[in-house]
Amino acid sequence: MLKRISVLVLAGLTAMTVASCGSGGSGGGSGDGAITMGFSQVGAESGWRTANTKSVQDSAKNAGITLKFSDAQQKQENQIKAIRSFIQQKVDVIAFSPVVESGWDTVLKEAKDAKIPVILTDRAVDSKDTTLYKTFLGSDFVEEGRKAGKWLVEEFTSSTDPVNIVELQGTTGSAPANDRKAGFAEIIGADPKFKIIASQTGDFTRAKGKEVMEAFLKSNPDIDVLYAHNDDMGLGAIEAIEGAGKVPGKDIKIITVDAVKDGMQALADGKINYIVECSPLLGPQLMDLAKKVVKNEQVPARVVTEESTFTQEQAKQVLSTRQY
Ligand code: GYE
Repeated sequence: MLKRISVLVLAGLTAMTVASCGSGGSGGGSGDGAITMGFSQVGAESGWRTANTKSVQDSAKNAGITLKFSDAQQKQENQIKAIRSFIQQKVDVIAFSPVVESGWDTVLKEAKDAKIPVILTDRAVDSKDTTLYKTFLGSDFVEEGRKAGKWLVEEFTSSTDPVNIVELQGTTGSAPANDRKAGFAEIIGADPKFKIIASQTGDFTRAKGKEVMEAFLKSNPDIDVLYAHNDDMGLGAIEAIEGAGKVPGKDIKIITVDAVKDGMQALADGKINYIVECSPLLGPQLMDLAKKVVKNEQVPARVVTEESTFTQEQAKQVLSTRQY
C-alpha cells in the first residue's frame, strides 16, 4: 500500500531556506550529476528503525544515489564522528536522523562552512539557527501523542474512577520521546482522573521495555493502562505483564506508536488495544529532496509524513498487506 504524504510548506521558513542555500555539493558529484549521500542512522534499536534503514538503502539505489551509510548505535558522539567524516570525504549531501535533539550546532556549522547541505530525516534538532539544515522530513510526533491520548479519553469516557497510567518513554532527549510525551499529556491533562503514576525510558528497545515494565509492575499493583512510545517497548512489556500473571489488552490496556508488523500482530491478537502509526518509509522522499538541495533548488522547510491509527479490528484487516 502506498503511503499518502502531505507536504506542509511554511511560507516564512521556506523563504529563509532559500536565502540560506549554499553553492551545493562540492564532492563526489564532480559536475557529472552523480550524487553521494552520507547518511548517519540512529542505530538498529527497533523494527521501525530496520524498516527505515531498508527504505533509505533501497531508495538510494533506485535513485542512483551513492550511499555512505553509518550506524551510530544510539550514540550522539558516533553521529558527530560520522558527519565529520562525511565532510572530510566531501560528500554532496548529508542526511541524518539525530538520536537526541540538542548539541548539534557545532558540527552542523562545520557542514555549512564546507557548503555541504544537510537534511534532517525522521527526528528534529533544537538548533535555533534553522539555516544549519535545508529541511526536516518526518512525522509530527506531538500529534502522534495526541492521537494516543484521544483514544484513551474515549475508551474511559464513562469511567469516573481514577485511571492509572504507566508510560514507557523513548530514548531520553530524543524528539519522538519528548513530543509523544507532550502530546499525550496535553490531551489527558484535561481530566484529572487520568494519572501517570510512573514514567521511565525504555530506550525504544524490547529488552528495556520488558525490564522497566517488570519494575513498574512490582511497585504498582494497580496499573490500568500502559502507554509505550513505540511497539517494541510495548512488546517487551507484554512479556513482563504475562510473566506477572496478568492479561495484556484486558487487565492492562496498551497503546503504542509505530504500527510495525509485530505490533500489528499483537494488536490483532488482542494484546495491544490501539496503535498510532508512524511511517518509516521515508527513503523515496529523502532522495527526491537530496536531488533538489544538491541542485540548489527550493525545498519546503518541513515535510510531514501523513499517518493514521489502528484499532484491533483494523489491524486484522490490514495485517496481511503490511510491508514492514
Ligand atoms: O518510533 C522508534 C524508533 O524516531 C520515529 O525511533 C522514530 C522512532 C520510532 O526507535 O521505534
